[in-house]
Amino acid sequence: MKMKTVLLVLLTIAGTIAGLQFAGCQSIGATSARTWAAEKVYVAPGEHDKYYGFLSGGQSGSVFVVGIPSGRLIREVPIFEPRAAVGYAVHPNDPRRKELEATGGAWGDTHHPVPSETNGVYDGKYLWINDLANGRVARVRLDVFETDKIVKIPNMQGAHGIAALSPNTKYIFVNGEFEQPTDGLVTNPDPYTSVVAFLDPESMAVKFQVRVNGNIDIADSSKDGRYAFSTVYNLEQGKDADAMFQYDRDAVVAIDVPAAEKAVAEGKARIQNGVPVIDPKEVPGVMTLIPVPKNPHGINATPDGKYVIASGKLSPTVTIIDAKTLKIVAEPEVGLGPLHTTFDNRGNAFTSLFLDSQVVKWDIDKAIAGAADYIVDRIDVHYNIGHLQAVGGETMDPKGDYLLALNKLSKDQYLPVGPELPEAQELIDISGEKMRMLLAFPTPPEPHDAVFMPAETLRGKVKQTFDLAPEAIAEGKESVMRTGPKLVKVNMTLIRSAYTPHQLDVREGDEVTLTITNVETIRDMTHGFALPDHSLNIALPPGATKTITFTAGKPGVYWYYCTNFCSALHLEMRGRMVVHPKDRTLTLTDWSPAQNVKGKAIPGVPSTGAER
Ligand SMILES: [Cu+2]
Repeated sequence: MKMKTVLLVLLTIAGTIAGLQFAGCQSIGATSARTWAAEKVYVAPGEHDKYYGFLSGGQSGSVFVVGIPSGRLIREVPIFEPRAAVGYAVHPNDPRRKELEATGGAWGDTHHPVPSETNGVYDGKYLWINDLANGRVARVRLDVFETDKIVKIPNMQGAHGIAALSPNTKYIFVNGEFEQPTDGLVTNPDPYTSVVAFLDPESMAVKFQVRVNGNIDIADSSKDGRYAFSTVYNLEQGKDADAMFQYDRDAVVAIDVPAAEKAVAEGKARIQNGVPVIDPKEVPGVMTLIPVPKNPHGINATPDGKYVIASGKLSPTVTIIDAKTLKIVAEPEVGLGPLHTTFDNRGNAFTSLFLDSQVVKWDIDKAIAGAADYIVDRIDVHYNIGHLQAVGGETMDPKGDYLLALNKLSKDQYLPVGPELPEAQELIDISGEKMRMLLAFPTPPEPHDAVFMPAETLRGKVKQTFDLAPEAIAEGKESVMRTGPKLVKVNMTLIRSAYTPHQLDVREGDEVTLTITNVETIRDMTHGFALPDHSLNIALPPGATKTITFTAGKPGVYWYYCTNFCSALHLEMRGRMVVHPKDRTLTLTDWSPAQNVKGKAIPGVPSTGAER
């Protein structure tokens, strides 16, 4: 046996003995507990995590992608935030940025990532997320991890809870949390209302809305696609916090989706801002109100589709509702400040307790049967947990291995970085009877929610390079053309480590339309195009094309340069934009005479074509 093999065998034996000791011994030594936990989350350099974790970025307007179980940050996908490095360009004329501005502003507040489902499990095609602040929903394509669509939801303020209608994502539905005058007019004396909006997952068109009294909070679907469930607080319809928790019971609303579709088909909805809006008071059977205590928050369907569970928030209980009959079957106490519930594959629920700073594990069947021992375990988290999510807990295929606690406060957990601290995410092992803390990792403020997707689901789906767009510039087809008295069209390519063309001659005030393609065919070979003093920064992953129109500034020499380190000649990857005085007649330059395309002579313009 070679020395390496002997070592491996010895290590395996030692590991087995340590494992047996750990499993068999109730009072585990601190060292072996740490070693065991470290072993559970250690992913060696070069190895891959088992799961992708998608954590909403909160006020950053993005999604954080982390590996689970390591907690390593793999990617941040900017969604409601025009960051050049990933998908957007820093310039007011970037089409993607314009879409962002047009739908509500270049910032957002993301809360709930929602993957597309087929047959009740994540299929790895899309991820949707809400922007609470500006009433929007965005879609991320998971083959490229970039935002591809953003829509503003009419008749809605505060797009909060969002879910896919199981099992095959017939709709994405999103809840309006901030109640509004029904017709949008402040002179309307009627109580304010909100809407649940149903979007087509492909076109993202809002197909219909259902009107609800009160503030519509978190959403989940029944597993059979029949009901869209939402928690609703403030049935009091109060306008300040004190007035909002007077009632002992608020509600879960169950929207019967086929009944709502029928109502729209029969013309029973009113068109408001282009969208059919159903008022359940006028169309009985569309919505069922289920009274639950008290200012409820989370709503979560069990993986087997039998129940939905509403968390009481201001009541120490959760309410278990039969997902077919909509009857309440039990209301067990779980602890203080229950917010959200997730599930393993052995009939257990895990509920986050904001006030107790705990996760409580409880047996669903025992709780329904009224057994005294339905609480299985509790574990402290640090601190004030909001959402929690077990791997697959929102699907019909929960894995029962890891659970992430998304804590609102980290207090003493990390090196202080000023008055505001990072958020603390804690990974908990849920594979045994007792929960065990494995790992904590900080993130920027602030993830609200997370979902986990097996790496297998995305393997083979994630692209190596972008598909070339119809407007992509091919190598050899680069050009600079004057297309009008003040108009210049530049077709540019990038490849290690040069810009073609490497020189642009323009005049002050020219409108330059730059179409730029990264013609690399190798994954990860991203190049940038940053142009000093023109507020222009583009990052182009391999295969990507971007078109931006900008105005040439004051006369001078401006070096455009690559912002992504790409080769030993990265620093030399530069080009020169020479901005000439307005009245200057331009002559040929020397960037690549063979590839020059002559522009048409334009009468009255001091220069005729060939300005490269
Ligand atoms: Cu480069």
